[in-house]
Amino acid sequence: MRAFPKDFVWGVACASYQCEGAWNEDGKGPNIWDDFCHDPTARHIRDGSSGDVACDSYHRCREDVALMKEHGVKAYRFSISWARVIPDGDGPVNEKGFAYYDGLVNQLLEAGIQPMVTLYHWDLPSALHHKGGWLNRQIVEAFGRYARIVARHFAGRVKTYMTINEPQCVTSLGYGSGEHAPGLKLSQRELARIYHILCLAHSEAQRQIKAVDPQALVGIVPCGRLCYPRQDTPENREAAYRATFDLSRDWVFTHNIVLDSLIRKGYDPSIPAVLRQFADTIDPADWTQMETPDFIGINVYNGVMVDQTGSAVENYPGFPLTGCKWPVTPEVMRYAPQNIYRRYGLPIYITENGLSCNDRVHLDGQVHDPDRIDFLHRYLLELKKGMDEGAPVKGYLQWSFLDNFEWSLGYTERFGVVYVDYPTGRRIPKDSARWYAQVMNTNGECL
Ligand code: GBH
Repeated sequence: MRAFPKDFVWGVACASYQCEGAWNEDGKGPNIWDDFCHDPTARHIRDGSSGDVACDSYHRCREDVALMKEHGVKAYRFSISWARVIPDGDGPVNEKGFAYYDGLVNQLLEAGIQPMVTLYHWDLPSALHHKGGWLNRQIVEAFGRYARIVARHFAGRVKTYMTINEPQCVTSLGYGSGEHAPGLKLSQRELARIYHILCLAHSEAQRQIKAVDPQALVGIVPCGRLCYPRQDTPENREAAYRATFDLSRDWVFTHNIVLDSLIRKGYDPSIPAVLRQFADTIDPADWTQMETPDFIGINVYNGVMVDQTGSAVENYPGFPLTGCKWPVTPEVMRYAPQNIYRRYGLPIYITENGLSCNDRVHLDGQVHDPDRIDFLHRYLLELKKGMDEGAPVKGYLQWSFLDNFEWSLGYTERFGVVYVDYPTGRRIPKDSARWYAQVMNTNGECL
């Protein structure tokens, strides 16, 4: 196919808690995921594991960066562990924590790989949780201070930041269903409050980053339901657009619950009663505090097919599924960026896309993962269609380079293009790593 735009950013993504390990080394403070996994009163993680060691990237980052370079990775999206650099979240800085990220960033730059930093990928310092976490508005200041310290530290080296990864998962899984740390089950009213605080925190962080590094680009990575049309007709496309942002069905898991606050500076008039009641308590001055990000990152795993009326079309029995049984819906990659762009008019990065497979080492010592190659291939073909139809997508980051700790699913699901043999820590590039290398190196022309 025709190549992607010449400055298109190809890369891979991961997050601190999922790959670093070294959970209590060099002065790092505990975070809510350490506590959640170590909870003696309940087994929250499917295989009873934790991120204590994970991929041990903390000690193996030189090897990992070399492997990325070998495969032609152009950008690495990683997150900083807040408690590693500020152990209690709002107190003294831990220089040894910064030393680790200095090593990582410098090695990436030497390898010609652009570092893209996520400030918050779910590992809240425990000390802040004990002060109320995302329910306590004081966190806005603490997050802003953390962002400022990081941005000042990396000014001139890191040019792209993402403030918060998936505020929707932070809220709905961490404080709603309790599947994720801190494992709370709060009311919808309280979830609305958390969303508002997360939006204020994003905004404060964006201001603080810009104050110390005006050149930096600052984005946010929301998630939620993404709908795509059953048929490519104008009516059906319109229905998919409306269903994507429809707050009357599961408002908690929509992109607009965050992006409307930041970009439109308020909620949509169609909000359900529980949100309306909360909205009435918001100080109008808060809306003037909201910062429009420079770009939107979207994490695309699967979408919901809708008909002309916007109703979800149920997947037929035997519908294609990934290792963890998520539907395979490549079309979402064509329509989601267009719909997000239509509502918000901002540049987009695909900050995550991938799947888990039941990968294992085969008799020949290699890891063959044709399902992953087929999945990524299909999604990338659709992405290109969406871009040709006008979506300004600037880059694509595959989730994930290495197999890693998949939150409440522990190590039972493997998302990497590189296999990690957990007992030894050995990395084995899968077939998909070689395939993706070719995609990156030909700028998509080989697809
Ligand atoms: C991301 O979240 C995270 O940012 C990342 O840390 C994580 O490792 C990665 O995804 C893989 O999970 O039940 O079939 O409808 C993903 C959020 C929310 C995506 C639930 C899939 C439902 C699938 N996920 N969603 S399905």
